[in-house]
Amino acid sequence: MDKLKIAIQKSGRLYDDSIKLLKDCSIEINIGIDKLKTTALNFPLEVLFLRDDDIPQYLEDGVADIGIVGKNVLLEKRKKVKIKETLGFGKCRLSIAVPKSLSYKRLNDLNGKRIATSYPFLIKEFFIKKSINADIHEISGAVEIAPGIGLADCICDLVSSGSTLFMNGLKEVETILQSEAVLASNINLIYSKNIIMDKLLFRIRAVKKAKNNKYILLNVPNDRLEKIISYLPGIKSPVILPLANSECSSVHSVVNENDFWGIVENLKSLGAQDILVLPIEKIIL
Ligand code: PRT
Ligand code: ZN
Repeated sequence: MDKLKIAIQKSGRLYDDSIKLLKDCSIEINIGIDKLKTTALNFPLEVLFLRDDDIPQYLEDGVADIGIVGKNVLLEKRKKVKIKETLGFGKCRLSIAVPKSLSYKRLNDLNGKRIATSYPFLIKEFFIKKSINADIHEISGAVEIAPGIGLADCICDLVSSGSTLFMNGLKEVETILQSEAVLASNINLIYSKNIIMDKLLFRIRAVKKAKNNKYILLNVPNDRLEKIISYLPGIKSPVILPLANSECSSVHSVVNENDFWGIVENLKSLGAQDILVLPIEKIIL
């Protein structure tokens, strides 16, 4: 039977979440000591552990069939691959930052500046689009120290919390890309591998949906039931169960994480009591 080959980062910021995603999809893997590749025990999947920068090329060449990699790396490398799903982790942005002491008002202030980056293609593309004429210096690491040692006037690098910029006396002035980990695939997968990928995507989507939702249980006085139900979302409609106390009912529903606090506040003001909130493992519609 064919096995689908998935490339994930060998170590680094995407490693833990990539392994967790497979685990949440109920895929069991034993990671050997050498951590080069391994085979899943209960799913037709072979896992290759690679440097993230190499994953787009391996996907294009078909050495790996699918891979988990930052959108930033994928777009920078410009390989012919398909993005199948965003994964919701590894979130960051590719931004331009300048020394705090520099008075920066608009993009045109970057004209004639030297900018250090590990993302020369993306920044060049951005500058062409915005008609900025700056001098791009490609460096492979520690980009944030470039202005301090006189190598460049400003930088373009990944930012998540912003503390690296802060510690290096830099301020973020423009964001050129919002990024997160994505599942990408080779563009010419054979039929049997496509089927396995679709099975995996089905599981990933169920896990993602569950993560974005919470299961809530609340007790509601019967005279408030109608109002509360009309307000509650839910996958189809809320579940209502009688309580031993015949004046109240128990209402169960599913609420989106993003709207959660607003909904709970309103439910409380409408008379809901004893609200319990539970995580959901998977949602399959
Ligand atoms: O060894 P390998 O080549 O595989 O790994 P790597 O060292 O090139 O990459 P790694 O593990 O650092 O990052 C892998 C991916 O994680 C990136 O391609 C992004 O998609 C994603 N990611 C998310 C980040 C960050 N957040 C991030 N903050 N990658 C890097 N950073 C760095 C950034 O470059 C800067 O140095 O963290 C610093 C900024 O962080 P804050 O929190 O101080 O703003
Ligand atoms: Zn890398």
